[in-house]
Amino acid sequence: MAKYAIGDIQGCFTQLVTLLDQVDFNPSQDHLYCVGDIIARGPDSLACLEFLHNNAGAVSITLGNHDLHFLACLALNKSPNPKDKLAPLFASPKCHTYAEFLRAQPLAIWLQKQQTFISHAGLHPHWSIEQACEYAKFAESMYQGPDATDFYRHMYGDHPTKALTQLDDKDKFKAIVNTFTRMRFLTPEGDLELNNKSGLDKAGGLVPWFELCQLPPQVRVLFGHWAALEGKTNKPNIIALDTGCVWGGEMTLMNIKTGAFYQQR
Ligand SMILES: [Mn+2]
Repeated sequence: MAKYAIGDIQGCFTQLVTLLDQVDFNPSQDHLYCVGDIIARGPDSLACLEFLHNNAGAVSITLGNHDLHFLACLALNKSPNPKDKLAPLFASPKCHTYAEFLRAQPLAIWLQKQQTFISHAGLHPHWSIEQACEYAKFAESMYQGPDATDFYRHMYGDHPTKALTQLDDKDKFKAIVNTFTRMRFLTPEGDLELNNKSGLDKAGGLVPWFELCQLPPQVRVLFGHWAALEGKTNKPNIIALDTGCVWGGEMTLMNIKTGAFYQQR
């Protein structure tokens, strides 16, 4: 039984199945951890969701900003951005089935035995693993609960730069979702700066979140979301899995135990 993690899929179905074939992925024995952004800009979001849903018992997803945006559009009756090629998904009779499958997924996963933390955008450097898991649970209970639509409505934009304990539930939800799904750079004060999407060479006085992380060396963080890193963090235990498949780069799959990487363009 092997555990694998895969970077942002973004509707790139061909690369997803090719990579899984390459490692002889067996859904009755193996497990696939997706770091989120399953859908959106690539050619076949519907096929990706159909495949992951059909293998639901062998799949976990830490939701990304695009996944949550899809759920919000559906709940709030909004049209998705035409840049997101989601029309076939919205037109599918299984659209709501796939949405419920996504909604049941977490924001973060901690694999105790493997000492591995997984989320779409990473781990806030001021949060311990324990706190991060607690915050993720809080936000999950909001989007999985009966008032999810209200929370989706409040999900967008920057959050107040106050400590989480000083925020009301809706701002706390937004701050946690922003951290787990949109974080890249922090200001020197430790606040999220959500506009700069470039690589480390264009930080402009900002600091990548993982530069400030002080984790024991045996703890690993696996994340996606930041294609401009091209898989490089300069830290051996901080592993960037979004290598920009949808932008003409590669999709990256990692064997969590052995640390072996597999890529498909
Ligand atoms: Mn993302």
